[in-house]
Amino acid sequence: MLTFHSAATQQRRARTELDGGVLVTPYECPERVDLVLERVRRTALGEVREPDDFGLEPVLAIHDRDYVDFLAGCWDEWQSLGRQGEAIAWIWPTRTMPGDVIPEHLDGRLGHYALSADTSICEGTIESAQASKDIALSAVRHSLTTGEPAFGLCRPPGHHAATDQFGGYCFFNNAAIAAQYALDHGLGRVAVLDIDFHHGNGTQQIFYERDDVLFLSLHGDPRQCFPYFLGHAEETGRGKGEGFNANYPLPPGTDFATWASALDDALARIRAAGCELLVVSLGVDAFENDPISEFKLTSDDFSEVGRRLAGLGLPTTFLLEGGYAVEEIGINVVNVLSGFEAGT
Ligand code: OKP
Ligand code: ZN
Repeated sequence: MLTFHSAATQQRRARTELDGGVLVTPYECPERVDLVLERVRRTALGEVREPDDFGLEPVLAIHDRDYVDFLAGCWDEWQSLGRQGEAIAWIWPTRTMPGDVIPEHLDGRLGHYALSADTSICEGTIESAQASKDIALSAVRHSLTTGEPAFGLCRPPGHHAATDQFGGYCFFNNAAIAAQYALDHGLGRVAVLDIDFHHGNGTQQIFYERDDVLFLSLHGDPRQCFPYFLGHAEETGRGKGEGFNANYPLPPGTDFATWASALDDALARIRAAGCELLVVSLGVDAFENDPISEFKLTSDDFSEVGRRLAGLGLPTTFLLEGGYAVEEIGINVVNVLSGFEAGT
């Protein structure tokens, strides 16, 4: 299987993440890419290629122009204000303040465009986000033109990013951008299957009223887990999108047997919907030793996940999302990919 990788994904090296009331070194670190790449090479998964530059057009098919402009200018603006640390949102339009007017001050705009305070904007952020979407686009183009699977070693991840909001370590929604690219190049319906531990709130929001993207997500129940405010089983889509959104919230402590029966249900839904391409939001933070997640999948279980995905028989593009137990992230990611190849 081809891997798409770019060193530019590592330009973002944030120093601060608000975690338990203190600023810690972010879990979403550039070393994640090194570990996955090392494992791809060690297992001889296949050729590693640089992505092409697709420009901003496929990004603007998903994200609002003002949001993209905000991300592109934020770090320079922050520095021109003479701020010491990294750009972190700290006030939001909440239920008691509609926030219909986008503020002019950067602190206000940060609150408008952020969905959480865990994700700072720092030097290199927009560059890494652009490399990440180019990786996703290169991978999906390869799957479309050859029918072969491809792996996009994306960083930063994307599935929490909504049409005009960043957060949960995500800026551009790589999976949504890739799915839209496939539709814009002739496909009628695409499935986005999100197996990251966290609900893919951004992908859900982007496609919620559409029937050309079937979005399915297995994740920690939002009653207990980030992102807390989306991802319930009752969210099934709206308007013509009704029936094209499927959430499988599972309790903390869920093991592979329970998780895999939700997966099998999701795979049956994908089969029934007549999808022509599968985009996998491949987070491996459902791993038993992940430092910020609470499922109990083992490294061997990830191989079985790959085998079951292969059973669909669809052209498949894998895009990296989360996974933070840094020693095992490479093993778990490549186990999914190798399991997929063994299953085809
Ligand atoms: C991103 B992805 C407290 C944790 C805040 C929330 C998790 C973001 C996960 N510092 N971060 O879905 O793996
Ligand atoms: Zn996650």
